[in-house]
Amino acid sequence: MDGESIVDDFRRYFSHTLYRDKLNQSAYYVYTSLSLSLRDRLVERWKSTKYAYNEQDCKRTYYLSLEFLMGRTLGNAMLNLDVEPSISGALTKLGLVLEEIIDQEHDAGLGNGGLGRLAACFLDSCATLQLPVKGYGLRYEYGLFNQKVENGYQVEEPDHWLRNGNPWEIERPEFSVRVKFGGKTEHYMDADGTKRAEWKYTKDIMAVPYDVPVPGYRNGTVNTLRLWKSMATKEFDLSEFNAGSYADAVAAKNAAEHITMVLYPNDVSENGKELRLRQQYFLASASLQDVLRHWMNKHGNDFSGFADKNFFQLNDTHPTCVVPELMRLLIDEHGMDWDAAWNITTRTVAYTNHTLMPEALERWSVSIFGRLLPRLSEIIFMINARFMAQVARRWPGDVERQRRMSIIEEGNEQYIRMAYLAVVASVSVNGVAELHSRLLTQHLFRDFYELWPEKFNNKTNGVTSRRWMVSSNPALSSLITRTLGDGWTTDMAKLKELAPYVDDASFRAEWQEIKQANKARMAELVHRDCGVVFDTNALFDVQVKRIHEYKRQLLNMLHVIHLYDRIKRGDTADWTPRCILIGGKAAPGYVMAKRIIKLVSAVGKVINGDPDTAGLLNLAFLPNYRVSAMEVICAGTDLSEQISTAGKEASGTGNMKFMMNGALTIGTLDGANIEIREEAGDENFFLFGLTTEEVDATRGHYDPGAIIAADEDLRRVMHLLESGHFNLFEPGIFNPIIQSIYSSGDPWLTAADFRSFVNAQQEVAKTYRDKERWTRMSIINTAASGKFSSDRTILDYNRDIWHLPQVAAKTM
Ligand code: 26V
Repeated sequence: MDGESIVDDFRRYFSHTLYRDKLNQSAYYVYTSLSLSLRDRLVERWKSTKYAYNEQDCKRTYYLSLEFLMGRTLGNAMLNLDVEPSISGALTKLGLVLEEIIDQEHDAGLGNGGLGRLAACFLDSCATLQLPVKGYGLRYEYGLFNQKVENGYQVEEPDHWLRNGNPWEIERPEFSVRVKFGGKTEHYMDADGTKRAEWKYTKDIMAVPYDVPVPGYRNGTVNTLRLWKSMATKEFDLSEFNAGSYADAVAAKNAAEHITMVLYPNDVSENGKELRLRQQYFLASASLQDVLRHWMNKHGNDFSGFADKNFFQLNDTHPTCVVPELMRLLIDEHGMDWDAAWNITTRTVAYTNHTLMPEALERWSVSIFGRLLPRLSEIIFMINARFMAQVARRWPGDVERQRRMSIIEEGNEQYIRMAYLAVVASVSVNGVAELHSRLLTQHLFRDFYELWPEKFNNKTNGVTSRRWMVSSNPALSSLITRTLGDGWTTDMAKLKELAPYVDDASFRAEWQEIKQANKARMAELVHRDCGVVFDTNALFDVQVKRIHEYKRQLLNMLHVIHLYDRIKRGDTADWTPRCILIGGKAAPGYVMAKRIIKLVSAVGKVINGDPDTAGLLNLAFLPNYRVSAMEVICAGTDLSEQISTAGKEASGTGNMKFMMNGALTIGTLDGANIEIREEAGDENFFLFGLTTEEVDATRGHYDPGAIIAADEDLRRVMHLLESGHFNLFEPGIFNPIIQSIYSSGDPWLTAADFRSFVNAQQEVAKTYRDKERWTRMSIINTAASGKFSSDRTILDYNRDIWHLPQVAAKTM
């Protein structure tokens, strides 16, 4: 494990395994070689972890997710193995700079945003807590698109992240499984006179697993993330190729391999697409077959103890095919009767909901579903028939309630409501922040909550301190470690002990100095990627997240335009210089979100180009926001913008990353903001906006026209927008945005929150001018952020839902 021997291996990989030399010193191969030599060190621990789990025959949880937004791996592996300083030293002797090597790695962008990154943080925490948890996902050939900005508009480019190979994955063809599609069901009587079903005439596709190591923090544990790749079957090759046209056969084979080609962006227009359903079933079936194979190796066809030793956590409804597929495998393939199979299913499945937004609630048309997965469709109808009988027993004669609660939505076309299927089968249903979990029981799942109150619970999200503090903010982390010792990285509650240091002037000075250095690093990124110069003495005001109307990047822009207007009219007494950064991807089909990106770019161009704003105000749009960008941004941010319409953001997790790095939050009472404010104290949080209740009460009599007319600042902002000041050469392009603000049907109530937002921003500006006060508040935010560690979240999942033992890896 010493730096010298790792670097010895690195040289052998570079010159022999990869056949590179001094004439061919491509930096990418330097990265690959170093990664391979680290992977070797992980492999030993990986095996001993597996042996320990097997020997103890412990219960395991499988975290099923269509998304794992892992980001980069090399830096994290070095951190967790505790080898970074020695490797860095040994590389320097070879004239190599570690940071440059780390920068070669392409982000693994196999997720859209919060939901996918949460899965990655959870895996990190499970390994660190030595919990036997395995992730199951898909090995997309293309991750979330790369975002370019051309003339202010988003342009998507494919993210072919595997182009140069991936040193972190290990192909395991020996564990491939077969997944069925299409065909039809035949029912028959078996020799014992039992009715049985057989799913026949299917088109099968192979699922080939690729394993990625998930190291715990300096504890010898390495867990597994298993990602499935789709491949044509062998007989598919033979029959199709012998049938005639060679080229058609190759094309057909290609189609079979399309399933795991690309990650779906979370785009309403992509909802309901058949290929997405293929992905979902492919993940569910391959993962279940893998788990059942492992079980049968030890227990044969005896499933009596299965539910005590296996658990499936569904990351949103995306993997809900697990429910009918587990039933099918147990009944059709393993000869179990319905009740025994249902007993196992309902004891081993739990569902996490991540959104209340109606357009994200998954429904599959029965006709598509039945054609692609006929046997599963039958099973879902049987589950529903039994469930409807249960509802009828509980509420006799209440037909309306049966209609409301049915897993099958009736109408011109029938749809399967995946969230209801997940709730009916799950032993636990949770939301991701207190408010969100409460809203679930009051609205979306109200009827189900009445029927099964004991199923519903909250698990407030968290993020891993290893990636989001230690690795992304080494200077701050080392100050904290010098102050408190190093226990805080695995027990973030300890950060509370920082609180008394707010009164220590030299501690505050160090805290400030570190923030300044981190701001310089962030300013470099902004300069490189946006071409805008950020002055590190200004307030760094940041909103980075997916672009969505409910997240209200538009409200942020109204404030920016208001500041610009104040400068233009000379109202700059006691001015706090600000640099505003907005970043995030819009779903490719989300026209309004793309227009908002154009607005940010256009306003930024005017502001940054106006000599009057010099030293007072800057605005930049950061292209291609991703995990590795956030690693720089979260450490350099002063003010975190969490400004969604109350009741719309399930939790948020960026808000937590900013808080632990000492940013202050300006935010609404939404998602986890509420808990952030509770922990930090009201006086250390900039609150504004309507509450969820007020938002609901406003519907029906919202009059933005009156609000605008009554508010001179907002009137002036609207006038600037309407005059075409920011789009002189593209007249009219912002009209739909302007109309949305004026619309009494605006679901996001942008105008309603303008005044209180501007007032809160004034308070921010005033506070920032008092450097010592701001620094105290910053320290308190970090000190209060312990709750938002994903270690705490995972311990909650384990205590209430999974009940896994902690198992130390065997030392070899
Ligand atoms: C929906 C769709 C629909 C079309 C096909 C692709 C696709 C992919 C994902 C989604 C749902 C996304 C839901 C989501 O990301 N929710 C976020 O979850 C975070 C983690 O719990 C939470 O912090 C955010 O507030 C929540 O918006």
